[in-house]
Amino acid sequence: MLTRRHFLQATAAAGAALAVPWYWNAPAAFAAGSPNLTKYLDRLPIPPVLDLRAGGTLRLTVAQSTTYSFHTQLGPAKTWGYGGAPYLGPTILAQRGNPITVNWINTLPDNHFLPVDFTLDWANPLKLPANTAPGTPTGPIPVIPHLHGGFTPPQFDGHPLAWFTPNFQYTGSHFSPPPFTYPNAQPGTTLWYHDHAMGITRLNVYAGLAGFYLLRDQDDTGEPGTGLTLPKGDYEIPLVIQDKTFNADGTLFYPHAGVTTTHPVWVPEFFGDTPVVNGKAYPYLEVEPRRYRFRFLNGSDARFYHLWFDDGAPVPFYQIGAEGGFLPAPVPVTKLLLAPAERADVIFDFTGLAGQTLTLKNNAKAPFPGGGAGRIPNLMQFRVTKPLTGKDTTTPAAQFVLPPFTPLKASSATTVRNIVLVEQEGPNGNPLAVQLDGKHFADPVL
Ligand SMILES: [Cu+2]
Repeated sequence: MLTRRHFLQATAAAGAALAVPWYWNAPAAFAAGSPNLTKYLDRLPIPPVLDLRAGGTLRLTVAQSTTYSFHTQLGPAKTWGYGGAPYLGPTILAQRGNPITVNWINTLPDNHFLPVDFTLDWANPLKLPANTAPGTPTGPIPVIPHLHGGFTPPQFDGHPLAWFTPNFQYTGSHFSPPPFTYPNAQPGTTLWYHDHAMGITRLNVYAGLAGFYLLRDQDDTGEPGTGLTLPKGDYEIPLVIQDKTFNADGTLFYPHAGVTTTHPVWVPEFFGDTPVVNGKAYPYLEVEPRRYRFRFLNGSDARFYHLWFDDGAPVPFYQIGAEGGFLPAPVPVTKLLLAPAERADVIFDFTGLAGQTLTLKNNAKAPFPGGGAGRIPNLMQFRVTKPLTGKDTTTPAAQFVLPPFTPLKASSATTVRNIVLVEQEGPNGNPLAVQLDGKHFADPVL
């Protein structure tokens, strides 16, 4: 149900000329209407770390909470989390070469609290018809965790049709029972895990089903005196950025109608009006005047971020890694572009900035790159208020000698395929479908 505070704007960029690409004209679902929040009231939460660097087995439940608040001025919301967290999940710390096994347990109550679009090809355990109205009770909720960026065997990889409801009462066509083993046979990097259930991934991640998975290796050891000397412990901080829209009472809003003229129910892309970092809206972090390592993750459904640390002007920093591990060399940057699900490994130096306050800012348009939906210009604050506890012995980012980068060798391939990825749009520029070589989801690969 739409409350009076909510409205959905079908926006179009003004002044778009004929020569500009189609996406300048694409209407977007911008869900506005969140309560006005005082910025930088809440401390940035840091997810707890589960250290499995030695390998081992983990049990992670997926559960609903009704007590979590996204901001001091917001009431409690229904949210989902992993491993006892009300929202998001613990950071899993793993070591290259040491496999870990996770037993995923679905303990969600019946009925999705966000509006499921029954016209989509979704998990639909009760096989409710496609003309079922959004918001109709769904019955048991399917989940399937996926380790994003992991080199994972197919039966453990979180295929959208490998979903399962509590006690495996209903399961998808590609179901293979947990526990799932993650080999960790790849370079150290920033991975993340999130739900991936068919047709409701956007809702399940929006509800909170996401967490960091940091993979160490011989260069990125996290231990003093070994490998690269990177900031660690309190100075290595994961930051997952998401956009939400809140109802007046603090609960999560997700649109289900009126977004496009293409279809009465479809919401091709969602853009919220309020930034949430590690589960809090407009948080702040107190830091020491020293180097920090930030693991950025864009955990939003559709929004890109073009980020910078601002103290009146963008402050330069270094990017040292991305999805697949370290970059070949540290790259001095002032801004960072992050698409949904993308990660960036960053060193920011607060040395000499004692007493200052910096804001994490964003100027990406939505839909990226030229859309006219609502922007989110300010995300969070860094306050350099903590005294320096001991000398900063980490290597300045500019001096890092990062491990050699091994490019993929085309010469070692036996078959080379050209694959065309196409986003089809409706008459108004709404994205309707994404196809590889014109194939639908269930078509055979070849
Ligand atoms: Cu993913």
